[in-house]
Amino acid sequence: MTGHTLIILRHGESEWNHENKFCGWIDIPLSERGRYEARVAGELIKRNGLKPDVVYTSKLTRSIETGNIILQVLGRQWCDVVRTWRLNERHYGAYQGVDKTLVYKQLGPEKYKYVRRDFNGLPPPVESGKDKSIDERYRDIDVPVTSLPKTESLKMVMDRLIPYVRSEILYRRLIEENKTVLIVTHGSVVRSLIKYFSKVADADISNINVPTGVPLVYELDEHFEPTRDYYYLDPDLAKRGIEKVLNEGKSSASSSKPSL
Ligand code: DG2
Repeated sequence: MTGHTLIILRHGESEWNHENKFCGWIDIPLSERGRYEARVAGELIKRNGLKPDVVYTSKLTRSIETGNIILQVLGRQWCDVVRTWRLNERHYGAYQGVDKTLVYKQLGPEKYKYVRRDFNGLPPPVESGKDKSIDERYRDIDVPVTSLPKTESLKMVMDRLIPYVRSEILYRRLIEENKTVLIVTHGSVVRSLIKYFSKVADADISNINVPTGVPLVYELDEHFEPTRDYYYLDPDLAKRGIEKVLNEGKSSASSSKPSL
């Protein structure tokens, strides 16, 4: 493999993914299935001979747990780990904690898809002072806590994410330090990274869904251009996971365990 390697994944299934509720910035742990998915993700990374040198996670437990399990499977718990709010999931505003099926019924299929997947789709904001998802973990970050979002579109996620990814991960880790980087993050952040690296048009990003716990790989040149399009380490598993995410809200089904 030539150039720089970036491994990206959405955390394993969380308890609220399992219960069909919007999570956003609410700190919900992995479900049992999610821990299993994280182990499978670690095995896939190992089996493909990939060796991350440094790991980035969000400030949320589901991404932190997934990263820890992967490092354990890889026998690389000594790796440097950075946790940043900039890799947090899209803030889902007043929908955080609400059942997706209820929102689907309330909005109807088109508006539901717009709010959930359009580049500019924006959930109603959480009321000022009532955001239970903001706590002491954000005390010493690089922006005032009062400026943290109360809701976000995908565009807003990209505005707070991409400058950080360029300077901290691409220039510093990939170019200056020549490291292999693993990013363990969330559905909307993975969609943002795919939009950025693969130059997906605003109108097309709504068709991209991201499965839980399946690593994808970008091989980049020195200008951060992909030398080929991204690929999932297990395309069949990814396909099944994408299908499941696509249907969330329309039904509350949970499928069987992934197999290696
Ligand atoms: C999900 C994404 O994010 O939900 O916030 O509920 O990756 O942290 O599980 P994640 C959430 P959808 O946008 O797919 O509905």
